[in-house]
Amino acid sequence: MTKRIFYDTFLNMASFSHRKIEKKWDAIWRKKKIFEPDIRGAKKPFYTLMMFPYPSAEGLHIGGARTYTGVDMYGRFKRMQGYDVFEPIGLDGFGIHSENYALKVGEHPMKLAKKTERNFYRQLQYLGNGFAWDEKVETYDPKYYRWTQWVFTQMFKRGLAYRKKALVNWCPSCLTVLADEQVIGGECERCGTPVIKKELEQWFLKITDYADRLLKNLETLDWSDVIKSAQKNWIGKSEGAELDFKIIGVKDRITVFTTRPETLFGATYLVLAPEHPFIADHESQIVNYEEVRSYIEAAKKKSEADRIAEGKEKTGIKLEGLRVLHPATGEEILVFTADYVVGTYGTGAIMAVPAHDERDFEFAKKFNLPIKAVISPLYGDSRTQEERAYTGVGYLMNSGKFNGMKSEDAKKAITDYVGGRVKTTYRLRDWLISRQRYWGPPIPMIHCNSCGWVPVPEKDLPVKLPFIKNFRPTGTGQSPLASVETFYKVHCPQCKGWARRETDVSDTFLDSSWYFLRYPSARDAKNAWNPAITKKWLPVHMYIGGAEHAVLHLLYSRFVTMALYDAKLLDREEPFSIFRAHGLITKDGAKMSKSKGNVVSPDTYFKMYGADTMRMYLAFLAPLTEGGDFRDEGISGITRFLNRVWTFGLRKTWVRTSNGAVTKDIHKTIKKVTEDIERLHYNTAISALMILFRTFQERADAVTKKDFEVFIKLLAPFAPFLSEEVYQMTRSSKKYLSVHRADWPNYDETLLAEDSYTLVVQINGKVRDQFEVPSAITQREAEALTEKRKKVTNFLKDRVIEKVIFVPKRLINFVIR
Ligand code: ANZ
Ligand code: ZN
Repeated sequence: MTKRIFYDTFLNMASFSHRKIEKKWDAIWRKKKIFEPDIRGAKKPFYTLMMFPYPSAEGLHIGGARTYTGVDMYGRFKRMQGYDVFEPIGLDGFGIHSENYALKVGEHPMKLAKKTERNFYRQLQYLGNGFAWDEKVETYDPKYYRWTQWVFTQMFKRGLAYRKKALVNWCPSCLTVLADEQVIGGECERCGTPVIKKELEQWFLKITDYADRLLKNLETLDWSDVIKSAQKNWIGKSEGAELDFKIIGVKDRITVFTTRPETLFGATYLVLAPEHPFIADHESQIVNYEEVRSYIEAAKKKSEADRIAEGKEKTGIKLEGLRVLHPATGEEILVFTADYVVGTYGTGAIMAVPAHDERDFEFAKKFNLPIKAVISPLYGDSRTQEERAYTGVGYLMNSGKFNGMKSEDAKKAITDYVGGRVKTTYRLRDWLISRQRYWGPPIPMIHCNSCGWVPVPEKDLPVKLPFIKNFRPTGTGQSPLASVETFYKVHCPQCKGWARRETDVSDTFLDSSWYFLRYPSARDAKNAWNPAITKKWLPVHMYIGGAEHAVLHLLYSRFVTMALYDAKLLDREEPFSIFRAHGLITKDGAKMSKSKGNVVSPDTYFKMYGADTMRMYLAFLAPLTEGGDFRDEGISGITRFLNRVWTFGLRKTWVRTSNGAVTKDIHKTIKKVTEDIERLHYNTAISALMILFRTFQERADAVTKKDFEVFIKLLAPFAPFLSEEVYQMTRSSKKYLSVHRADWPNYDETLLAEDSYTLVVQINGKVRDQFEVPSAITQREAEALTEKRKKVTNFLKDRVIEKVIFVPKRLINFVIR
């Protein structure tokens, strides 16, 4: 590899020392604050952001390097277009991820954070990004988490933070509770251990109050579709009805939630979730209560995802002694408890319609329960109903006076008939934010026996995380801070009596739910953010990050922003105007993993090849929004290209006035590069630059200094160091103007217009089609393209072409018989 570069540079008779120029320009840029926008005075603010890393001392991943440099390319482009670009950086260093790493290497997280910080910032610096270093934030810095705690107290004051005893997700390895969003396929998002349920009293944030707004606003956002639909599904709005079922001999009823009230006549039994309070409340009526109770205990240990999955073996148990009246037919039906019904959705009770619901069908088959079809398919196939449920629409049958009605119309009619209520339900649950861990911001609340829960007053923030030696999670359902008396023994802020401080810390996702608000005001010691500054810089104009945060960070940030907007603390209710999910890269076709030993370390590569080459190589792999495959062989092509550009810049003599031979190519390239960067399709932008450069080499006699300058400007976002060096080398003015602050080149549309024309297609003299073709197209090329046109193929089918008349710049006529 090294040999090849050497050989190549030798051939070119010149090469640039990336280390030297990187060092040089980095120092100059920092000194002249090229990338620090005037936060207060900026006229055209543009905020570009990549999700900040949650670092471990292992360092930056090459995928991270690709995305950070990718965001930076966009930022540099916007800066050259005249925007005041703000591209901040920081570290999401609090939380389980960092703490687990500290546990693994046996170092205290507080000490480790400092080490990690140095290493990460060094690596990020290496990428050649135009970060606004003066505004960095670290979530574990008391100057930052003071305000995280303040955000929490704002939520509390608005009734959006509350305590509740609930069955919550518990990771037996991280020894803490987790939010629903952090349980992925039944496993802990951080460590992959299967999650169990535990009953604990915890702090929740009321994101459910915002379900409808979170859903509605999605339509106004320019975000990757995958993210929007993930949020939509997660919020899970369902419109249906609540129907009541009377119990014989008991003054109580069971209310079910259904999205299919029109199937009521087909309901042959009811199912209660094992967690449903009705069961314990009616212990005396349930004959087989002991048996039921042991079933319930077993169910509580299973993950929700497992329970509700279709196709899973159904289990359940009859509640003997309970008899329920069907509200429409007056018949008696049975009641079961089964874990495929969950306590956290709808009312925790369902009417089972086995003929039209898959899960009910599986259950009814297993327990030999009646299956009564009430919807007849529009295109009748009665056999399907014996083998599986028919879940489609149709006409009602076996439904008394509703027979023959369309199922859609019967929804409301049947709901009304039995006195049911139209009801909208959401799948979204409140955000559980307590963590029984050490490495996070203490939840700023104090419990007093006479005053209840009292927030820590603003003047007493931050509640500092004390340094304790034994920070290991305890597993007792309490944080290690619960045994530090000097921490928890406090006076009540209200009555001054003895009280106990909350000892749980908050979820990392609370830290990151507002960090973008802090950046522009990072140096403000008195406020979480300065309203005038926030007004200027937010929302983030271009936000890029991983799709895995779709229903985590990206949902929480929207919620927190909305809540702060309602509290009149912000004047926007959405944090990010544009969001794009970046792709993931593989190495030689395989997923990078430590066990495979194919993890690409950015350090090694950036050192060896330099930031410019690596940035361009990573960008060249694929559009930023797509994944790509990293192969060592690919890198030298970029190095060769950059060396040639360098050599070209060293020319002593330049053509004085342009003869126009390369003008059109230049304008075409400006257009292409501009549009491609806007779409984050850096790969095609770079190949357009390579093509233009080849033309320059071929027509060196026609290239003026100005032409070359345009090329260098287009290259600048991708290869910032080399471009700056060459730009300064060729510029005549002595006054320093960074290429990164130079104007982005404009293209002349009129020069491009004549590059193509509309070719009219005739068949036997009749116009049948027309399409754009390049001006230089030959008759053979035109014929080939025309024959492939959809409209034309039909005419040519089974016919013989006698001859083709081609009039360049006008038409093509197929004479057929
Ligand atoms: C009767 C029925 C008939 C249903 C039918 C479906 C089809 P979505 O669309 O996801 O909101 N359900 C209600 N609460 C439940 C719970 N706590 N646990 C498990 N399942 C529950 O799903 C709504 C449907 O899921 C409801 O409509 C209910 O079954 C079931 F042909 O009621 B349905
Ligand atoms: Zn008190």
